[in-house]
Amino acid sequence: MNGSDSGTRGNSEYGRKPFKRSKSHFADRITADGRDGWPVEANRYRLVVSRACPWASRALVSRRLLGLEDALSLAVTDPIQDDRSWRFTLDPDGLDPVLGIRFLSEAYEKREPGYSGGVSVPAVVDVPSGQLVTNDYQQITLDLATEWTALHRPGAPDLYPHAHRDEIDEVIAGVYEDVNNGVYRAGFAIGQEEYRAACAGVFRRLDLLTPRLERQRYLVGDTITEADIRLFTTLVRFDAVYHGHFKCNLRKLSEIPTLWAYTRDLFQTPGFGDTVNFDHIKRHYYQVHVGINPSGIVPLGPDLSEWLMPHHRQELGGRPFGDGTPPKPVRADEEVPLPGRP
Ligand SMILES: N[C@@H](CCC(=O)N[C@@H](CS)C(=O)NCC(=O)O)C(=O)O
Repeated sequence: MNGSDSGTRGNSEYGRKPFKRSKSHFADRITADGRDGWPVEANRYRLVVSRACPWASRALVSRRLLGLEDALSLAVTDPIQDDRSWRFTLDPDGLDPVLGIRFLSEAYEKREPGYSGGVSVPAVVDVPSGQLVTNDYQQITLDLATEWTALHRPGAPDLYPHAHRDEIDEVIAGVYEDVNNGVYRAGFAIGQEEYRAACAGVFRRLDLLTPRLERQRYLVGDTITEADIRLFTTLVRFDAVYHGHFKCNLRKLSEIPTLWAYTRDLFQTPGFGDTVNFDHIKRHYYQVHVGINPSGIVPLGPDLSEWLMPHHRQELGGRPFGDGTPPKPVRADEEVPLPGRP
C-alpha cells in the first residue's frame, strides 16, 4: 500500500496493469481539537503542491477562497518529477526555502524512516519537525473548510455548508468516479473496452450534470462549494490534456456550451483561475507520461485567451461567496507567470 499514483510516474510502468488509484497512505487529520496530534495552528504547516496536479489544485483553490495564504504557506514543486518524485527545483539552489529539502520524499522519510511507497501531492508538512502529516487529497480540502475556520479570512465562504452536505457528497462521489478519476482510467487504459467504458463514463456524467448547470450557476445550492472546486480542477485541464493526451475526445469542453461557460465563470472568479498554471499542466502530463506520449512533445494549444471570454453565468443568479466576499488578489510571490496563464 502506498500513496503513489500508479498513473503519474510515467514510463514503462504504463501498459502493464489496469489503472488503479491507490488510497492515501498518510491520513492523519489537522483538526481544531488536534485529536490526531496535529492541531490547526497558523504558520505551522506547509502545503506542498504541484500546479499540474488536479488533486493538489483543489487545495490551492480552497486555500485562496478561504484566505488561508498567510496561515498555511505554500511550496510549489517542479511539474516534472524525476525518479525521486517531486522536486523543489523551482526554488533557489533547488531547496524549499522553509523546509530546507530538495525532494518531497524527504518529508515522507522524516515521517516514516525507511518509507518506500509512493510520494504524492498534495502533501501537508509539519514545518517544525519536517514530517509529512497528510497526503489524503480527499480529506485535505474538507478539513481546510471545516476545521481551519478560526484562521479563515473575514468574509470567507462556507464551502461545505451543513444544509447541503448530503447533496454535495452525492455529487462529488459521482464526479470523482466518472470524471476526476474517469479521465485517468481512460488515459491509462490498457485495453479497448477499459478505455471505452471510462471515456463513455466521463461524458455520461458530464451530460448528467449539464441540466443542473443550465438551471443554476453552481452545482449545489446557489453558492460556490466543494463540489464546484472538485469539478473545476478536472474541467480546467480538459482541453489542454484530457481531450488529447488521455483520449477523452468525444467532445472538447469548449464544445459543451453550458459546461464551458460554467468553467470559464469559475476560472474568472478570484481564487480559481489565478491558481492555474497551464504551462505546468501541459509539461507534466505530456512529458512525464512517456508511456502514452513517447516523444514527450508538448502541444502548442489550446488558445488560452478563450478562458477570458464573457460567460453570462451571472444571469442565472447565485451568490458566488454566499454572504461573504471574494478573496483578495494573489500574493505577488504566488502569481502564476506567463506562459502559464491567459
Ligand atoms: N494521493 C493520491 C492522489 C494524489 C495524486 O495522485 N497525485 C499525483 C499527482 S497528480 C502524484 O503525486 N503522484 C505520484 C507521482 O507522480 O509520483 C494518490 O496517491 O492517488
